[in-house]
Amino acid sequence: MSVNAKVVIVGCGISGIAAAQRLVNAGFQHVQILEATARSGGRVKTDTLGDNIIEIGANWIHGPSEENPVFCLARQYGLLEPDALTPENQAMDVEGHPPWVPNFFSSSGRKLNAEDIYPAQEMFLELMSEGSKFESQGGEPWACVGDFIRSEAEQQVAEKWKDIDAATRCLRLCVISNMLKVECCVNGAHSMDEVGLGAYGLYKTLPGLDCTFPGGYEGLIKNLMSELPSDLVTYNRPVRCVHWNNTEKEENSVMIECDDEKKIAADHVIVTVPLGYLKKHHSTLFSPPLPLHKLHSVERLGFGTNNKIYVEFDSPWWDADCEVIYLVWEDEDGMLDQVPDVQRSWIKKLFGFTVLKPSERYGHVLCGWIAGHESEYMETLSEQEVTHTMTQLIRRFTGNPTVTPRRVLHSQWFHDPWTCGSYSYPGKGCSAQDLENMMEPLPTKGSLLQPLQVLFAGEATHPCYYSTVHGALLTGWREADRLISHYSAISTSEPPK
Ligand code: 6YU
Repeated sequence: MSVNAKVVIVGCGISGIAAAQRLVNAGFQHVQILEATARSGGRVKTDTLGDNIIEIGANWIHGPSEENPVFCLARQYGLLEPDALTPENQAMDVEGHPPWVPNFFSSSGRKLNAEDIYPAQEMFLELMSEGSKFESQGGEPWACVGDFIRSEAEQQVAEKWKDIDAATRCLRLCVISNMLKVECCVNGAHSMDEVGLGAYGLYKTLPGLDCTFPGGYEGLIKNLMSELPSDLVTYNRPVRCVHWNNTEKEENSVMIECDDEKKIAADHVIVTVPLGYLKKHHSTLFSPPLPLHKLHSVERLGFGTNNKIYVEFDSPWWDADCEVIYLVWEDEDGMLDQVPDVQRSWIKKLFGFTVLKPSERYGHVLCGWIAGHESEYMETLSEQEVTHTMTQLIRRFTGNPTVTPRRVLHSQWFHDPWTCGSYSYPGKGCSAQDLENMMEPLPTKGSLLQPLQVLFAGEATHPCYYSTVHGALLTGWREADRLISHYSAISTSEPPK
């Protein structure tokens, strides 16, 4: 098939790249990507800390197994380590909770005994699993995941832990606060009070134990880009407005207006901008504006911030087999995931660290995780301020007043003008219909106007793999396939010449 229709893709993240790859391979002759920044990859972004490769954005392949297209491509390009390729690794089904070896430290500088913590962790994970069932049942008892966890945990604590001494019970409640902060990072939400309980179970996991890219996630982007024509992407070309429903009888139905005043006519545009950007700019990005039902879904879906703070040390203060470090504040027995005074105590939102492995490759590097408004505030501080606060925090939790980071580096996703946060989650009152609305092309069904003028891809448009790289990639393929089917239907219905 050779198709002459002109397709413009807005955004050169994984979804835009995937859409372009599929269209070009299907014979579309006029595909162009307009990218606001000077690089491809969007939220897949690799950097260095000293000599170490680190990920500023996406970290893992979630569920690396046959059904995951990111895993299949990474394997094809030879980007993974042998461990990740084994059938055993692919078969591990951990439902999004990798069985990492933990270390727990408390705010009084004690290393906590993991056995004392497990009952709290176990209860929390069971409740999270319960919480994800309302998607199929309906009639959820609470609007948000946070309220559900708190009310159920209060009941269980009163019943199951009634004979336990007050200090242990209090510590376990503090652990639950810590686990809520972990979930804020996983979901990319300010608080679990903002994550809708009814739609929480929409997210689906794939089998496979999460793995990383030893040479960096951007290797995937580079390999995909190398298969596309080199002039396909125009960088530093932000799109200001997509004019659709062109009533002036011009040849093309869409006109894309760029920040530099350049105007590009097209038959179809695939918009892949992040939901955070869409929330902020939808009123100027589309003319005419988005239909109301689509707009309401843009507003209802959540898009928060999850940032990383990398910290390098000369020597480790954690166990040799430790994979994750949890910092438990002993004054947080309220099962809350928000700090009362963001400016003074933003650092309390950091749940802890994942350990970069193996140490032979990375040395002693930790990745700290912090979500929410506290994380957004952190972005406004200088590198020195963040380093100072981080140093104080680690000295306090280890009880070692001399431990000093060698280097610190953090991400800034909220203030990235083309992302405006990290990734999406189902907000309160959300349902599967919101994700359906997100992916619905314009004009909507039933219209007599030229169909498929504006199509929507990007992680926030996937019905169950939102917030992931594989989800985003699949949406790019989905929208390309929509156009491919459209043109195959036209070519088969045309009478032979
Ligand atoms: C994953 C992971 N991961 C950590 C952090 C982040 C993300 N994700 P893009 O934004 O890439 O592209 C859009 C482009 O558009 C971009 O280049 C812009 O510059 C451009 N643009 C914008 N406006 C424009 C304009 N006007 N004109 C022109 N161009 C414009 N995913 O699989 N594994 O470990 C993580 C993580 C800190 C920030 C992640 C992870 C998310 C992915 O990075 C993300 O989905 C995709 O890269 C998005 O691609 P895209 O093409 O859609 O947009 C149980 C349960 C709960 C549910 N959630 C659990 C899932 C866990 C998710 N975890 C993520 C965790 C981490 C750590």
